[in-house]
Amino acid sequence: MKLYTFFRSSASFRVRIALNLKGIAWEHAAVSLPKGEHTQAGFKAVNPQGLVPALEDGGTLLTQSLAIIEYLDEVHPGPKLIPADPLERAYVRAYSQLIACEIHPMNNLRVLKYIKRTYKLDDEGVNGWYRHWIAEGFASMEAYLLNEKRHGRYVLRDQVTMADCCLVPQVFNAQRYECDLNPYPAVMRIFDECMKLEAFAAAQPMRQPDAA
Ligand SMILES: N[C@@H](CCC(=O)N[C@@H](CS)C(=O)NCC(=O)O)C(=O)O
Repeated sequence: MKLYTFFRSSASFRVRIALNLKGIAWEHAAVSLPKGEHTQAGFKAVNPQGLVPALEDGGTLLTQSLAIIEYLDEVHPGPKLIPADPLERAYVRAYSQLIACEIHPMNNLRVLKYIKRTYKLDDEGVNGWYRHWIAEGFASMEAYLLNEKRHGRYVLRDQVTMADCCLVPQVFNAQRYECDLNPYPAVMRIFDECMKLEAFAAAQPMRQPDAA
């Protein structure tokens, strides 16, 4: 199995965690976003969307981190990252999508580059945009946990799921932009618990071979 990944990509980070949790050996194929390798013909032949991650499994190419994680969960043994109970499954998917569909796309590299160029923003302007969507998104993440009351050590009680694979990389991103995460203690407690697990720790950006 080969994962096209960039060390700082949070969507790739989600899949790296899932692969580690499942105990699946994988080959590392680095795609540098700062060098624009994801926009070049070589990688576009792999994923026409020009985004990481992409996972090659037995000659088949899979894209979209949540779809990849669900696929891995369905075809590989190991801890179940998607619960069997329909309501719990909906809860885990909703939490994952809150991050992957509502927060992450607002702050993706191409979005930041576009607003910077088009609206002539300086770094502080871009950071302001970034922090706005983090604050709004993390408030939703915190409120969702407190309202649903299904969390424990992890997003779903004491069972590591796809939702945790999404939560941890988003916290890393927010920390990189020096966002204040003190208002989200439930989120941060789960983050701390996850980071005690080697599957999460080994997937973090600075432990990747392509980390600068
Ligand atoms: N929804 C996609 C998002 C993939 C994505 O946006 N990846 C980012 C890195 S985290 C990327 O390749 N960005 C390149 C760009 O924005 O130019 C997924 O979950 O896999």
